[in-house]
Amino acid sequence: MASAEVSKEKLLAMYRTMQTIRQFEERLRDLFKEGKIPGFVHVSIGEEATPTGVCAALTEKDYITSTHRGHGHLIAKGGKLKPMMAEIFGKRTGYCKGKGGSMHIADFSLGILGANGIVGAGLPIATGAALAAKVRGSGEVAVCFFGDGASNEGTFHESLNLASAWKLPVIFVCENNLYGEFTPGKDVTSVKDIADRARGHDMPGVIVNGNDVVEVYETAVQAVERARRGEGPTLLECKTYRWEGHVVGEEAFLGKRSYRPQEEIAEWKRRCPIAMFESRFLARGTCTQAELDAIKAEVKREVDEAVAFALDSPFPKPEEALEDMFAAA
Ligand SMILES: Cc1ncc(C[n+]2csc(CCOP(=O)(O)OP(=O)(O)O)c2C)c(N)n1
Ligand SMILES: [Mg+2]
Repeated sequence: MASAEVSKEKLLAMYRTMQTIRQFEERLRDLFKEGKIPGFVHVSIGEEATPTGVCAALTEKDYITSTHRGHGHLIAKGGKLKPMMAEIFGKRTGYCKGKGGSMHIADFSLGILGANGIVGAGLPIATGAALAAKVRGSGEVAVCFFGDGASNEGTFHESLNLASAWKLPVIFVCENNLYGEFTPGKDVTSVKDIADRARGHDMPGVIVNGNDVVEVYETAVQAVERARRGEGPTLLECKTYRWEGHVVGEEAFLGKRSYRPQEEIAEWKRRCPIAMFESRFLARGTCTQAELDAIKAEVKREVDEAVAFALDSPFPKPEEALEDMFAAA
């Protein structure tokens, strides 16, 4: 629950981040449906509080690894909207010169070690970054975002094992949104709570309301402090829900088939992380509606500018296709 200790400045910064993720992804969803965006887009609308609260506990030097559903992680860690949007549009001004798309955005200068189309691939990368920080003695921590589906992959257990054995400064953040693609987690997972898996690797496992940004933030602060003290990793399980499909536009191939009950979707929409924040802090008098409206309007302008930048940018030239490629002989 919200603590009186979190400053108003911090709370409003977290509100701005949640608004940015929400508005950025709503525009993406709509633009994808208009046929303006190539490839696939996975949005995290409804899950904004988890990356926002976790990244609010980090410094710019700390590392994150992300997933196929990564826009929220990147924005929360400071990723810039214009090159992000341009990358998703496949444009030359994008983070990867338009060759990577939504699932391959990275910004090493901000500690963003990359989104990743391979489920579970971020776990060993974050563990390696934490090992490097420990060897250097430089004090950074690494955060690994991954889904409930990824926690059934071998890389999850391999990474938690070594991170615990070597007391690495890493925080494993499971975004449990109840589904992996179209499969309910409960049908294919040995435990009810992913956090229970921490016990098998001798580390704390904490369940968090992933839609409560303050609870996520305060729990992440504890895990980050523990990691910086050299006491090793923590597994945070953030219970949350994606409002949209696994991929934007999935109704085109699913047709009338439905894998989620309508009442379940409606119930989670009532737990909207942004609406919960607004009603709680307006009721307490922490902020005013005018302050929240001003933030929303500023974010809208920034997202509009990012979309205009992406639309106005050129595609890469065909002869650039083989530039920036690496191969081991
Ligand atoms: C190694 C691997 N296996 C399967 C896939 C196909 N795939 C893409 S997303 C996904 C579901 C992942 O579920 P989860 O980890 O819960 O993340 P969520 O999509 O719910 O955010 C799967 C199986 C993949 N991309 N990589
Ligand atoms: Mg999932």
